[in-house]
Amino acid sequence: MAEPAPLVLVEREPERRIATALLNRPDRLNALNAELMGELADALRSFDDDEDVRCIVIGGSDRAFAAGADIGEMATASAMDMYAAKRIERWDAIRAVRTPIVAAVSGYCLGGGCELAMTCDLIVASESAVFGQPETGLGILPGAGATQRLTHAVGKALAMDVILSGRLLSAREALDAGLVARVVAREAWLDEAKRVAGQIAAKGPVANRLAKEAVNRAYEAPLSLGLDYERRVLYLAFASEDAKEGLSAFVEKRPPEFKGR
Ligand code: DAK
Repeated sequence: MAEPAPLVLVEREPERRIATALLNRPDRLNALNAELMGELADALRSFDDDEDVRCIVIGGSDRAFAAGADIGEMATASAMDMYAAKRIERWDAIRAVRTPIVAAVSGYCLGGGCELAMTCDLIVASESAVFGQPETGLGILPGAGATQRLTHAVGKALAMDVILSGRLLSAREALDAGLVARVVAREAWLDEAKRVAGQIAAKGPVANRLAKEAVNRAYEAPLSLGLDYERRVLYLAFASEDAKEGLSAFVEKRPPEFKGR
């Protein structure tokens, strides 16, 4: 019997030092069921452990990044099923990835799909992308970060509108509101996201990981603690071989060769 198709398609590009995970459940608009989330978490862990992967891209298809968590699966789940450690672990595994992650978003990016995109470090969106948190229409509410991350990204007024009324945001609106980093031509979403990932991957990998940590700290700490944290991770970056290489390479007028140490 033929093997079932993987729910996440994985690709590594050693020349650009990037790796891509594409959600692959097209008949369900990439709805995030337990199996897909498990495969995604495994793929991300393996990329994160690979020294040669310096930036990760997560994408979907032209039609949908992901239309949310799997509603059929949730319809039969008890509160305790939803609370199950494994379900939460898969989301936490994504949050724990230290390598920078670019979300490549085309089409529907709704509910848990939008939360997945927001868990990534930056979003590159096709002109066709549509963002929303329709959970309250199902009698539930966001459970993987939207009440916090969307509010930080776009402010209270718009976050309340999106979460309470089900308002959908176009790619341009999401860009203007600060949810999205770049909007690109409809057909170029994946190529452009990979190009941005390649640019990130060319920088000092230790510095990038520490910078990701420090920017994320801005969500959690008051300014004074955040500034202090930033200074401390900068000292740590200074202790890396990469910093010596990057600084010397500039002085010696040659491209740096980062080793990730
Ligand atoms: N789940 C399951 N199936 C889905 C789906 C979803 N979220 N979204 C779409 N599909 C399925 C449709 O049922 C349809 O299946 P068939 O009828 O062909 O069998 C197929 O995908 C194609 O969809 P449509 O025929 O509906 O396509 P349209 O172009 O007409 O409409 C649409 C596209 C995106 C507007 C529509 O499909 C839609 O409204 N989808 C549901 C969007 C939604 O409400 N999403 C939020 C789900 S709630 C948690 C973490 C996260 C969450 C919860 C807990 N924990 C850590 C505990 C997250 C919750 C959510 O995301």
